[in-house]
Amino acid sequence: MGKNRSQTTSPFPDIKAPTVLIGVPWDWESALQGTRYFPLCFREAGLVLGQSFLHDRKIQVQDMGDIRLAAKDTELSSSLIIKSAAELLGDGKKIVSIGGDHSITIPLVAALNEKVTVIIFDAHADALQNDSGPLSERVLTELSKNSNVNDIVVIGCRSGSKDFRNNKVMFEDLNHTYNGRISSKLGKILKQNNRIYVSFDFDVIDPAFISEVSYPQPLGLDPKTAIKILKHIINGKTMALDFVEFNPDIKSRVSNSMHNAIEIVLSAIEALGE
Ligand SMILES: [Mn+2]
Repeated sequence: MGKNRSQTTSPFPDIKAPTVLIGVPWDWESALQGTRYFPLCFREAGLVLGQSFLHDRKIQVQDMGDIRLAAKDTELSSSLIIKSAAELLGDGKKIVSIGGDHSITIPLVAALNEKVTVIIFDAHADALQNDSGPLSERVLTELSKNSNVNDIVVIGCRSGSKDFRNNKVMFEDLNHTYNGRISSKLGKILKQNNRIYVSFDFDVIDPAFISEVSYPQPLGLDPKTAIKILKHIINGKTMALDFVEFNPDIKSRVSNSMHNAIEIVLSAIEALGE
């Protein structure tokens, strides 16, 4: 696997851990490019922050660098992601991927190759029906075609959900999510015997906290609430997470947006290890 990875300088201690971090610098399936710089900027910001990046927390993660992709070749890149992710899962690793545009969720979920519940944090219902639009705008449509995907729960959606009908997809009531609780319906879904996959689009967060996203949407979650919900959801059945759609201002090394994004990713890694 090593030879498939680009060289990377990681802000994390050099350890072997059950949770692995992989970068997925893929952004050609979005109308707005730039998200491919997130893995690079995330690591760079971590290095600039030094030890304060980790605080006194026990972050057990092995940084595997970026997956080597074939830029703009969605089919080949998807198979490279599926191969790498399946290999890591086969070794008993839990995966935290940092993207990339939202379409990377599709091959990552395919890599699980077993019954899975997908929990998506997203301000938008990415549910274009026709094949002409970019793949990142068809994530719900494509995921619901995967026969291993039982349920898809979208949290924090505030754009485009009203007209959307699909029997696999449920929208979590914003009244619950805005105070950090999850509904009993979601609680029941999480108790099913499926594996759990979590996809976190940073635009679920209010632009006051994270503005560096491709499609900011007002009235979003605050980072503390989002972390609270993530901690409710992540459990022993959670196999993989992705963090997508952060579109970094590459001139600023540690922006407020990046700082909040780092806190959210580290909290999720921490929850995976508990
Ligand atoms: Mn979105």
